[in-house]
Amino acid sequence: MDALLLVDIQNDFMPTGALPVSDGDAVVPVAHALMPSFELIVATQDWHPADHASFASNHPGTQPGDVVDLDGIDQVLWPDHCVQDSPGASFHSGMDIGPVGHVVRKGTDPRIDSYSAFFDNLHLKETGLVDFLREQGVSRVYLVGLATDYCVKFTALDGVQAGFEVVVVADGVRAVDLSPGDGERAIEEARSAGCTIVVSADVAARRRG
Ligand code: VGL
Ligand code: ZN
Repeated sequence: MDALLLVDIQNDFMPTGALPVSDGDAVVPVAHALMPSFELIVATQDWHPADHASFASNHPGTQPGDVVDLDGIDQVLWPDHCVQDSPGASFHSGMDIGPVGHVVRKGTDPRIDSYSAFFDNLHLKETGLVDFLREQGVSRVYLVGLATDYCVKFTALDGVQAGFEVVVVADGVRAVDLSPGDGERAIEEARSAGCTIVVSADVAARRRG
């Protein structure tokens, strides 16, 4: 069985949000176009406490874009974003969440970030999504959402590692691109790791065939 996974389609990642992804709202019509083809749709929310370690505001003397060592791994510092229960953490207001059957919230531990929908960045704790998808009989996940070079990429890599077939919908993702080309490099990394890259127009046909 297939599932559609909508990654972090939240107000703060939209062009006017706290951590803007240019053209981020372009993923919404792609999500809408794909929804009718899927029986199971899962959406993730980046869901940080205000004292989250990924916020530059919680590291005096730093600014967004700086990189710090957090428990032995490089952590990019971000503007405050997706603070639990804030409007920025809500799903994009134009997205139809009616068909969404399950929501995964991640990045809730103040001490560690979680780009992936499956694991935190140190692979210490699971979000529960692996078990949920297995219980539902899912073997293949289609990814749409934000951002290509962070949460989509790490969700794709962890999904493959967890044994799922992962399909990234190329026109349904957008990148932060802190360095130009990050988005394209992320897609290449996903492809090298075993993900399939498709365009949304081919998804319905692919699933029929
Ligand atoms: C994300 C940076 C920080 C993402 C989340 O959803 O890609 N990026 N938090
Ligand atoms: Zn975040």
